[in-house]
Amino acid sequence: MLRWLRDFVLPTAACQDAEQPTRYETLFQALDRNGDGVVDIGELQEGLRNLGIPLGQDAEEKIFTTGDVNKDGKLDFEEFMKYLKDHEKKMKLAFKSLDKNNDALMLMGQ
Ligand SMILES: [Ca+2]
Ligand SMILES: [Ca+2]
Repeated sequence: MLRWLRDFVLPTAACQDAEQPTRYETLFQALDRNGDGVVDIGELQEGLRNLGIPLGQDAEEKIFTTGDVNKDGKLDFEEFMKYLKDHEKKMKLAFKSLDKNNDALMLMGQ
């Protein structure tokens, strides 16, 4: 059983960038305040404010219109991750300039 598990898990983990899902997941969980697995616009705005990233109403709505692929008004983890991947450079800069205790830098893989 253990060997099966190891054979199954290890090659998969070795093949992908193991860092990325973790930090995206951490950020997603930080934004998903009520823990229902999706982030709505209210949670995004509140979450970004709490993280000290004042993107402003327009930018936050843009994240939604761009990121919400299936147009259900919520960002699930896949949509969120895809958006971050596409916009990571910009997000990284936002984090970098506002990060005070380096938590976010760790999140963004710095
Ligand atoms: Ca939620
Ligand atoms: Ca969606």
